Amino acid sequence: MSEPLLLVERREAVGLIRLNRPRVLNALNTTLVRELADVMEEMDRDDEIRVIVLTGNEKAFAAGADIQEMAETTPVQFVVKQFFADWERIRRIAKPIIASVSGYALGGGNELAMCCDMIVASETARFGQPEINLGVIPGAGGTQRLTKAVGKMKAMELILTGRMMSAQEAFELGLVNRVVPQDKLEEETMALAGEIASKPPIAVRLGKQAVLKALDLTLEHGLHFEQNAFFMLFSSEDQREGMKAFVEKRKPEFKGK
Ligand code: DAK
Repeated sequence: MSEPLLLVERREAVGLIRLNRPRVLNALNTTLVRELADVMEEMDRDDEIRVIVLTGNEKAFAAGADIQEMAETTPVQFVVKQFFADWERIRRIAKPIIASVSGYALGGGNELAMCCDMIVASETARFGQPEINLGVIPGAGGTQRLTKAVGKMKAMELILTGRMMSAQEAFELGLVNRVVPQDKLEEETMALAGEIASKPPIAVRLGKQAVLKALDLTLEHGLHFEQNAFFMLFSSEDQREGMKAFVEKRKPEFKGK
């Protein structure tokens, strides 16, 4: 029997997904991306899970889309295989996703990390969009998300030269939330995930949505979205509990209601 493409486990309120094609540095083939979207959607529906963590192995988060598979693909096959659709499903996950990156996050690997909501990187992580060296450009959001994350000048340089950057450089540019020693990567990622998992889940969801809207909308429309989300939270039990607990000087107990 062949190895599963994903290793999935639950750690309390955190759903942990590990990409598992180590022999090809976790190259993302279409089956893997489809299964990833399936698992993430399942976790999104599971009330017991509040945060999703996506990781790879020590050598690679993912070294990009599977070049072997992609090399002979025709434009029509991209459409027929729905190459874009599964990435779109990942983009629509409502719960926060943390990418925990060690080693290579290149091309589609970097794009996948950027589809997540936060990135914790080990000191050994290397980020880049090397597609230019293959005669193409990023196709899963790299030109857009990298530009929004690091600004036009740096994104232009990285995409037109294809050079890799270190975890430290990615951190300084604002692509990465924190850089930690390799042997602390899992612990630090799970600590961040656990902290977010302890927060009121409806507010967390709406907070995620509202921040993502800021990348998309004008300030006016974004503020409108934020206000509506803010009002909406006043119909949640967690808002009552959070504010009551503050007044009573005790720890709140959030139920996700
Ligand atoms: N695809 C397939 N196989 C890969 C791979 C990849 N992206 N990256 C590595 N491998 C395989 C290698 O071929 C090798 O296999 P064997 O020869 O052992 O059979 C094995 O993994 C180990 O790799 P290396 O021997 O090359 O390992 P090194 O340590 O020497 O080098 C490296 C590591 C990361 C520098 C090197 O492997 C490398 O440059 N890899 C390719 C990186 C790359 O160019 N990535 C971008 C790919 S293009 C889209 C969605 C996504 C995308 C586009 C559109 N839509 C939704 C439309 C994404 C496109 C891309 O990512």
